[in-house]
Formats: sequence, structure tokens, C-alpha cells
Amino acid sequence: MSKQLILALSKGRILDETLPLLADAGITPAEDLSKSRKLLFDTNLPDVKLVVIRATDVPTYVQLGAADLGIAGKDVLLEHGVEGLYEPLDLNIARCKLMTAGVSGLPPSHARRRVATKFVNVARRYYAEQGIQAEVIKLYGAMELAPLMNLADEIVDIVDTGNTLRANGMEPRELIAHISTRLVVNKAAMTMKHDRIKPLLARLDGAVKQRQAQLTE
Ligand code: PRT
Ligand code: MG
Repeated sequence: MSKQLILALSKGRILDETLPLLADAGITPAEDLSKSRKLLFDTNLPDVKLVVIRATDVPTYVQLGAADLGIAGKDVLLEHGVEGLYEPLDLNIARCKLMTAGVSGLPPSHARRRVATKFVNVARRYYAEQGIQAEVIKLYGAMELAPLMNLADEIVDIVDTGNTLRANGMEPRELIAHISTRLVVNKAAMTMKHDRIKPLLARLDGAVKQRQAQLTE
């Protein structure tokens, strides 16, 4: 097994919040990630490399051991499943909520509810638990358009301020889960590379706690 530790980072908004946290933990990429077309980066730590990939691919890389560790939204982990992964640390960044939402002032009318979402597994599980019959329709983006176009009665999507919903004549309904970004670790790597993973976890845990302390000061 390689001596290197590979940490898989989620592109996009999570990356913007991850880099300052990594810096607080003493981990800095050897070059500016935003200015490079590369996907694999050295860091200031000789045994740590970073890969920057689609958020939805992070659990796959870590599960299959292509990366030892990963940083991913809880929403992505709930949707993908966490077999073969440990989730030792809540990084407490990119916080939001996974919710159902519908057209404002319009109670869900169909006996069999049509639900548009990119979180099909989460949605199927949630509506089944509620005892609500749901036809789940997979979309890849712009979920809030679906009820307006009469493609669906409800959506399951991420909500932060609620502005996106309101701008489209919709309102949040039920909370499915509070979401934040998590550190995940390949289970085999956690055993085989424990001596290298443990200090990295300690650095990250320290950075998260330091931030929380600053917030409550
Ligand atoms: O764009 P792409 O399909 O490649 O991926 P992505 O959209 O999933 O990536 P990105 O970069 O948007 O990051 C998504 C991750 O950030 C999610 O998996 C969450 O863990 C986290 N996160 C935190 C959010 C938000 N906050 C958020 N507000 N992800 C998305 N949003 C979007 C939401 O989809 C909706 O369109 O923002 C809108 C809602 O925000 P409000 O403030 O209008 O309610
Ligand atoms: Mg996006």
C-alpha cells in the first residue's frame, strides 16, 4: 500500500469553505487550485496529496480506496450510502437543510405524490417512512422549476435561506435532514494507514474546534 495519503475534495461551494479549514489545519496545496486545470495536487505535507472532483464522486473514490479520505456533504453521503466508509468528523461547513418544498399556499393534492429531485434514494426512503405514496422523478438540476411546469407536486432539495424557493413561488415544507460537510475515511485505510491518518484527523479536528471556539467567544 502506498505511503501517500490521498484526500478527495468536493469541487464547488464546499471547496471554497474547505480550503480555509485545511489551511487552519496546516495543510496547503502546493499551487493555487483555482488557477490550475490539474486535478491532483501536492501539498506542503510530503505524504498528503489532494484530488479535486465532483462532490457526488467523492464517496465512490473513498469507498473503492482510490482516495484514503474524502470531504463531502452529508446530503451526498445520505444519497450515495456509506458502506465501507467511516465518518469520523463533522467539519461544520456548507451547512444547509434537505427539505421537501412545494408551491406556496397549495397543499399537496395528489394521492400519489410526484416528487422531483436529484436525491432519489433519500426521497424514496423519506416518503416511505412517512407512509406517503410517491413517484420519484430524477432531475439533475433546477428542481424548483418542476412544480411550476407541472412535472411534479413537490421537490426534495437543499434549502439554505429559502430565497431560491421564494423566488420561484415555492415554500419549504418538511425537514428531512440537517446537512453539513463531513470527513470520510476508507475503512481499510483507517486500519492499514492508521499511523498516518490519525495525525491528519487530529489536525482537522483541532481546526474545527478552534473555529467553534472563535464563534462562541
Ligand atoms: O453544481 P453541481 O451539480 O456540480 O454540484 P452541486 O450543485 O451539488 O455543487 P455545489 O458546489 O452547489 O455544492 C453543493 C453542496 O454544498 C451540497 O452537496 C451541500 O452539501 C452544500 N450546500 C450548502 C449547498 C447549499 N448550501 C445550497 N444552498 N448546496 C446547494 N445549495 C443550493 C440549493 O441547491 C438551492 O439551489 O442553493 C439553493 C438554495 O439556497 P437558498 O439560500 O436560496 O435557500
Ligand atoms: Mg451547483
